[in-house]
Amino acid sequence: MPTVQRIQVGIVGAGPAGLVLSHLLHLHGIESIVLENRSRHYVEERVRAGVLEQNTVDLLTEMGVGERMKREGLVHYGIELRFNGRGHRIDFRELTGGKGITIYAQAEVLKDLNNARIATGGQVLFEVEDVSVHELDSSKPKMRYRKDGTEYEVHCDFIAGCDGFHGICRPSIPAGVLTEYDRMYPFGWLGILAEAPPSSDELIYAYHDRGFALLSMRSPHISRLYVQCEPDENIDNWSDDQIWRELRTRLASVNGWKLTEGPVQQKGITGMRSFVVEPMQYGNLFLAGDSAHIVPPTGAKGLNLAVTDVQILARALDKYYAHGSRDLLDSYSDTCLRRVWKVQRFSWWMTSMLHRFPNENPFDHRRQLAELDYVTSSRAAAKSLAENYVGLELEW
Ligand code: RFL
Ligand code: PHB
Repeated sequence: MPTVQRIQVGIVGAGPAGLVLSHLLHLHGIESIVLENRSRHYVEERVRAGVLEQNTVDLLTEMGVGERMKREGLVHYGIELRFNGRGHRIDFRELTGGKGITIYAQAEVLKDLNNARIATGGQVLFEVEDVSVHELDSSKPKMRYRKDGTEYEVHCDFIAGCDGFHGICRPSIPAGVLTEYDRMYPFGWLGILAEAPPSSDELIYAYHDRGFALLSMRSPHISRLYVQCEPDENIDNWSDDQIWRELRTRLASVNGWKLTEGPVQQKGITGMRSFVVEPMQYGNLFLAGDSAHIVPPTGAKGLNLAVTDVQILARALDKYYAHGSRDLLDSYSDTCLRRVWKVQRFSWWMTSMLHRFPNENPFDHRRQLAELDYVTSSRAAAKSLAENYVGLELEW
């Protein structure tokens, strides 16, 4: 017989969605338990996102986990779009009435959240095995897991599926309930982390005949760089020298700008996909973050979208526990999806504008250049990019 535990909200996954939700609920006086199958070290060292929207920064600050981010994060008020060897700045501050983005690694956000959960007595269990969810359409859904050889069953009021794209929550919903919307892109990103001071104060998104390149950063000493590659690329086929050569070529500028290089600390390939399931809830299971939707990284939106989902969910749960009202829980999926689809559109648009497509013809190429010319010369077009990049207002 499994050991039985009781909790208000069960959360699967200790990524940004799961940890932000757990801490927000704690601040509302709602108890949760987070089940994570990886080790804390693995979760905190995984190299992933780096761009935080203003809304994400504001929320982390209000939650009391923003102190190190304020100290170490790099605040940017623009990005550069580079094409035909020339750079064009999109000035966020001027176009959005003062908003910007903060460069602060996802791994650092997770360290700050884990520390906050531990300091406040939160239950975040790492390296749990065989997590499963049951009786989702009942008023007492259950999670089962094994830890150090003991079987547990957790009786919850609600379960939050924050277990990412490959998690178990979404596949636990009965067949026929969800509709999937999916698009694969015919390329991937090869990303490196390099011990090299960033060669630009702001991010550079480059469109080049040989494909897309991105210059980003993690700190004044560490650069994060990406090049468009084949979707099934084998990282072993790329030497560090080859990667730097490709970056130098694609980021080259007519004004003699120079790319700073240094030892490569880490490299990997990321696939590119757009994916949404509707609805994002079934009975008392609520999907949040990558478990419900994936965006290609060109708009830097995945983490931010995960955070807004759980912001919406935490408010709905708070209303339920404070006033017994289910209305915000019932409208959770609709509220999230309205934003999700706008962010999907933006991420798809940035991706379509900046990459070379294998089946494109000369018309497509000219059209992409015209799009870049338009977005960097029309105030209306630049403003649209800027308001999406810094993050759309939360409408709830
Ligand atoms: P996560 O981060 O995938 O966390 C899910 C957690 O669930 C755990 N898990 C399980 N736990 C228990 N039992 C199971 N059966 C489980 N199955 C899975 C996993 O171990 C994991 O810890 O999902 P979440 O919380 O929804 O967060 C989503 C973000 O991580 C993701 O969208 C971003 O990283 C995407 N992304 C970016 N987003 C941005 O907002 N800005 C960016 O600049 C940005 N850059 C990126 C990115 C993603 C990238 N990659 C590698 C996909 C750059 C890259 C290269
Ligand atoms: C990153 O720094 O990892 C990064 C920045 C911008 C993106 C995607 C990833 O669009």
